[in-house]
Amino acid sequence: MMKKQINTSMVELIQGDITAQKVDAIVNAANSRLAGGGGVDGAIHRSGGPAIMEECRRLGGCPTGRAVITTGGTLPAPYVIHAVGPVYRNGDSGEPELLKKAYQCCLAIAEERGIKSMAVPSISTGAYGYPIRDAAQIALTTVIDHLKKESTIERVVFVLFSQHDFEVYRSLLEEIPYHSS
Ligand code: AR6
Repeated sequence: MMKKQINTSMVELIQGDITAQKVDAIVNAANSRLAGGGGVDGAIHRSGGPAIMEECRRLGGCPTGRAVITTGGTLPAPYVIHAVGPVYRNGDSGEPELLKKAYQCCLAIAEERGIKSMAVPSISTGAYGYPIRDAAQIALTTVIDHLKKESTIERVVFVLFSQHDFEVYRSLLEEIPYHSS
């Protein structure tokens, strides 16, 4: 576990299962059809029950680089924010911008809803093949840049599934300079 204060908010890193997090919202790494699947998406729908998929069906889908919010069903978190990250091709097909936009959209939805705490997985770095180091750099800087501005979000917890991913995030977060204004 590692923590870093950004203005009045906390960024935390833990290794674990996002479905167990007691926060206002957990973020899902979804696909643009919101059709469910494996990885963190599968785990969220299994733990949260059918109410989440019912809402996803009604929403119909979500473009890559965007996010939508549903109930958390039977999860400890009342809301799930379904973010659609890019499939990684060669890094030259707009992947960095789309990944950044996906995180920004989650943060904007959280602000709109007055969400104070959120748990976030490493979007696109499983089935979608995004190299972990590059993706982690985008995830961390996008969240930190957001929290540097005025924000109602008090706590963002990155939940990394593997020890290796946790170590990558930890070494990057240690390096990121932060000067409070
Ligand atoms: N808690 C936290 N992180 C997890 C968990 C969990 N319970 N389970 C897996 N991870 P992925 P993507 C990590 O593949 O790359 C799905 O089929 C995993 O180790 O879940 O954005 C969707 O339906 C990895 O580090 O998401 C889409 O079709 C990270 O979560 C597609 O995969 C993301 O891996 C999305 O691919």
